[in-house]
Amino acid sequence: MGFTLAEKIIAAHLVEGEMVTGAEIGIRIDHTLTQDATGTMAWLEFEAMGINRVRTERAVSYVDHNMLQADYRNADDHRYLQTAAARYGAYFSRPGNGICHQVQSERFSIPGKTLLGADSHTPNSGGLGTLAIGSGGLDVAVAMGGGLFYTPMPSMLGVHLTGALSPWVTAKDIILELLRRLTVKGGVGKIVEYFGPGVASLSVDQRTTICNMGAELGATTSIFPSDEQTRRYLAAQGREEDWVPLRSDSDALYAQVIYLDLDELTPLVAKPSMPDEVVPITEVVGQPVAQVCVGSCVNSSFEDLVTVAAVLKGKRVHPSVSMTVTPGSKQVFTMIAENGALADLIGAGARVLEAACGPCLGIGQAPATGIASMRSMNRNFKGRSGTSDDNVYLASPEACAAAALTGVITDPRTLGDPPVVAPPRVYAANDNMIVQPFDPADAATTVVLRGPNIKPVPLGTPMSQSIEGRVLIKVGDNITTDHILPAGAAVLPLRSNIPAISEFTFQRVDTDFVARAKDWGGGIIVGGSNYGQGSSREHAALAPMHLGVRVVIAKSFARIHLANLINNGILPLVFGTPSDYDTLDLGDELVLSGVRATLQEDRPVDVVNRTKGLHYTFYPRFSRRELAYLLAGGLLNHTRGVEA
Ligand code: MIC
Ligand code: SF4
Repeated sequence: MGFTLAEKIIAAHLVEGEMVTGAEIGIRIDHTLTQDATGTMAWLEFEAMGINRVRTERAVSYVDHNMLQADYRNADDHRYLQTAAARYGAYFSRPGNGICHQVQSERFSIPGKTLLGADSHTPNSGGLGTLAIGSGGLDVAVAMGGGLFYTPMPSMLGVHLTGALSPWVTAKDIILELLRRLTVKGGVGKIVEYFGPGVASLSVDQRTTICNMGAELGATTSIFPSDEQTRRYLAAQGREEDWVPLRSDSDALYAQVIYLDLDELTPLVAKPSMPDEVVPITEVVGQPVAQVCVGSCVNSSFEDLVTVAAVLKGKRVHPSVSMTVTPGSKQVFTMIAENGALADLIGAGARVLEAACGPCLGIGQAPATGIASMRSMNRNFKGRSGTSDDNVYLASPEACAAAALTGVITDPRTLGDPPVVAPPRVYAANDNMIVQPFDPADAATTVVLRGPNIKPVPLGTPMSQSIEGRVLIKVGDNITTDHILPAGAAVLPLRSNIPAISEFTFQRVDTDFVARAKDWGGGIIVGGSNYGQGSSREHAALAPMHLGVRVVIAKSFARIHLANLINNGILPLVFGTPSDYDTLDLGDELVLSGVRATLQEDRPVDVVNRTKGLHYTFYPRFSRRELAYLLAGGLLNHTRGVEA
């Protein structure tokens, strides 16, 4: 039996474990990426491990998320990151160079390599045949230090593509269709691999779009073969030597196969406020929109923006619409400036923003009360835009351009012939915004500069013999890390200051949460299924930890958040009997007697609900490695030899 492409790359990097679905594997990581919002913590964690120099082939530190230097705090973070990169041997992508995933694909990703990134959309690079996985900052810090990345061996989900996209139907519609079919939890524990005759017609920009939003499926990663399209892309980036042909074996075995005929796809839209609320655009045509934002790490490529510019050329953005366009990188920005597309965008009335995440995570462009916003982005979780009761629709850049012109959701197929945009023969590859790693001698004398906003890394406390606590909050299914710890302009400057950022925990869900946690001396969180989906931010574990949360009980967890909880010493428990969820209420007193010994002996954990006189049984499914972290109060304690 042959192998899938992902299995081949895993096999080539496997150091520990066996490639048996669900069993823990430890793989070697070739490249890492960090960004400013997760990166300050990741680099502080790297420093806390006492390692002198990055040990991966390549580590890139980006500044792209929070570019608003509204006071010293953010500027200090950026300076810390630049000096840490210099001190420890990483590349530094300066603010303005672009969004990490776009730049990584353009300038760094290599087919067949493993990439671990402290950002959930790291799988973007799967569009070039890289095995690119998002994780919490601590896992990336370990990888930068030469350690393995551990994960349960994913199962293989094959997507067999046939046919070709019709006019006005885009790569975004492919991934929206998969979200419609699979939902935001359909990819958990899986690698999504694209194959079949429909693959060859998709450009690298289209492939990265699809892989990027595999994160919205909850997938471990997504990957395309490395073929002639990949070769041409890398050659156009001036890095043809990075190309290797890669594909799955013809007799590869997928646990599940989805068949998608591209000819049958039509333009789709994700309605507010979940990326899987997908409907044909025809169902929402006519809905007024007062804001349109094209950009983010998905759909801000050269091909995307040139297409939008061609749609807008010589026309006018509707008077009731505020439209922004964000180039994904300096390279894209340069190229649209050179070919005149930028002038077409500006001429039509679009507001062009700097190459950064911006509106995607609520840094500017928070919508006005009650309006609908249409975005080419990847997430529309309630409140993520910065406005609590927002109504954000997600769609292709083409559909966004159509809505910008008319002021209502418009089927782009009504616009006539679509612009024909081909991948360029040569990209404007100028790396003057990337600072190369310092050589070891210069690095050793570099001083890492920390401002007053950069606080020490928080450490957990070793697990006590028994745990008692009250249910601090009970939430439903698909709770995102944006619910647990929001992003946005007010919160992001606090990413390196856990005591301060913890004040925002569950702010959009329950404004009394923080006061209650302080009052009750911490406690227990109860969640539904897919708890902690979305971003990779460790802060969604660190902030509750700071407030005294020691246990999270849920029907199921999203992969990255589960790892973040364990890495920080918070005990995640999965209901053995899902209906037990219904019997738990806010304020219930729970007792986990002798939990430490129980876990060490690998026995089921008994939880007593003292308030209701009920008993629940949980079957822990940790590896011995994970258990050691939990007992020590987290991975950092464990590596420092804290008694476990
Ligand atoms: C996101 O899209 O939610 C973010 C902001 O990029 C996060 C990382 C973070 O919270 O800093 C992600 O996707 O991991
Ligand atoms: Fe940035 Fe948005 Fe992409 Fe996250 S999803 S990396 S915030 S552009």
